[in-house]
Amino acid sequence: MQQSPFGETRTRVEFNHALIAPDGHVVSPLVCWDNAQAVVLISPTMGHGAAAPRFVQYMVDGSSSCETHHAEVNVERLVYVLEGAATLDGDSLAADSFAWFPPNDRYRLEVPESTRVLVFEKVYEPLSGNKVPQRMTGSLAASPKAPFLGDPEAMLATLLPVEPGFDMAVNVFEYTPGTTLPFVETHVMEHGLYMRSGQGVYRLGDRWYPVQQGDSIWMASYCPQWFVAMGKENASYIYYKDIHRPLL
Ligand code: UGY
Ligand code: MN
Repeated sequence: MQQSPFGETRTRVEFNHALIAPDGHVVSPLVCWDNAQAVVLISPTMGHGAAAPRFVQYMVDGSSSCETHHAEVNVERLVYVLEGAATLDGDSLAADSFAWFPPNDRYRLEVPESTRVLVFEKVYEPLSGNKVPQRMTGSLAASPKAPFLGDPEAMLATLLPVEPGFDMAVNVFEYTPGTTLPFVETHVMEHGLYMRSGQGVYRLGDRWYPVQQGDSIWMASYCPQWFVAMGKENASYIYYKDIHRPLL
């Protein structure tokens, strides 16, 4: 990683959003993981009062003995393989595939050397009249995809079923260069985002940030947000949002 000799970085942490560029990543040990090289990208400690994140987003670089068997109590987990291949109870989880684990599930997930996974976690909120869904695995290739608000240049893949048992959504957006989010969104859901490829400019609140592959973004509820893809290759990001739960 090339570092600025003048202490510069694109990283910003504001009250209702954050951009975390890879030049600032610091590895830390993680509970519920053995031998993980983990970087916690977004967590409740990042925010201020009501604008604190209500979820966690982290990245793990594997090693020969890196594994996890469960999340913390009552916490659901989505693991997405960014590079390499993980193993779940002996079965391969290839690049661009994922597993969603309901709260209090038990398994053996191994993340070997040269494998990088992205993880979203939150405390699962049961909804009366709805069962907690079963563990599911899937892949980006096999997930439903649709043009976003009718624009085929902005394709949206939905990894998890959109049904009330799920209180999180994880989607993958892919934009051709020059394509934008069609308007400045301002909404109750919060987001955690990881740039999978390409580059562009993200508007967060009243600032515009150049972003590229490897960057992470937190957007609090009601943080105005907009994106334009730039450069010569498609820009793609995976992102989390909270859905389907009572507001009061
Ligand atoms: O699902 C969303 O709210 C999405 N359109 N937001 C975003 O990409 N910043
Ligand atoms: Mn949004």
